[in-house]
Amino acid sequence: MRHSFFCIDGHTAGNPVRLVAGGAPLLRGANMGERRADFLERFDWIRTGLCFEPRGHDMMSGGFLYPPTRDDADCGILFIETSGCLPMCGHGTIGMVTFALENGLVTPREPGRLRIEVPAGVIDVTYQTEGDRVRAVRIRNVPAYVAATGIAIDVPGFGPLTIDVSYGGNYYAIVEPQGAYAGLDTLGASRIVELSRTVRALVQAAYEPAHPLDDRIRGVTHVLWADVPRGEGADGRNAVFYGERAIDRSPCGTGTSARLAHLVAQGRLAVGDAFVHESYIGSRFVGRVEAAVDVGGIPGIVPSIEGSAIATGFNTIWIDRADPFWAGFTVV
Ligand code: PYC
Repeated sequence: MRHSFFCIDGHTAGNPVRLVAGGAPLLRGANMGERRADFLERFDWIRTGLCFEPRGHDMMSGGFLYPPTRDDADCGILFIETSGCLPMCGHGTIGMVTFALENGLVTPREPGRLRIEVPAGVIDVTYQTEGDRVRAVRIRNVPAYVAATGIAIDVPGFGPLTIDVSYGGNYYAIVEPQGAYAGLDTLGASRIVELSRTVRALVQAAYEPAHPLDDRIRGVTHVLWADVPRGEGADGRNAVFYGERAIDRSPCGTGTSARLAHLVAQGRLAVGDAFVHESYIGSRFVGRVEAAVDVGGIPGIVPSIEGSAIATGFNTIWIDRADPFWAGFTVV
């Protein structure tokens, strides 16, 4: 049996976005969090088939649009990625909103604004257009907060590191320059990938975060290596590791959100401040600390991030049960 998925492929600041515009399964659930659980239980082969090789690659990421489950939202998004179905994905949202608007897949009730239900909550999106193109998308993200500080780990063959864990829609182990880590360029991409798998496992063994308002969101899934900026006008640079072999080519929306909460907690940023974040490849998001907020009794912030995306083409993909690799594979 052959399943067809009509996709709009593209990228946000260099990181891939595959908007699956046709072929989404009908999901059960009273909100996007429950639909995410249902998808993982019954349809995860669609994610692995579309994101893993041979139809995808280590960085592949995207999602489906759904009708919202609540009256105040314009649509829902279910994210798919090599690492799973994320509670929230910033670069994915920027890409999917751009491609959906440019192709008439969503009609905002109020031009220039969308309210979107995601598994991690509800986000408010504003966007600017130029002719038929969406030029920029800003996401007012779910609240971000610092979950833990000062986690000491010893990375074999590298040395000791002290890590903080911060949430921005996913949980990030944040590595500031210290000890053997003297900045991204001293490591290079392959070494960052190799070390990140160990860092993530060691942090997870020491501490497993769970969201104070939704304990289905748990565990350190991403590692953010922080660094000083390279380019004129930027405030910071990072490399975000996810899945088993991926470094985000964008500055990472949920990573930037987590980093904003981290910098506010350290007194290095305040409400109203902007933060221009560079990715490993030099692309940028503009983050902003919108407000202070309480996250289940923990002080946090409402972050926003702005970026832009480009569609690269339409792609009708088959998952054919006669293909020995119909559900995809990864080589780690
Ligand atoms: O932009 O939030 C993001 C993201 C998560 C993983 C890759 N990108």
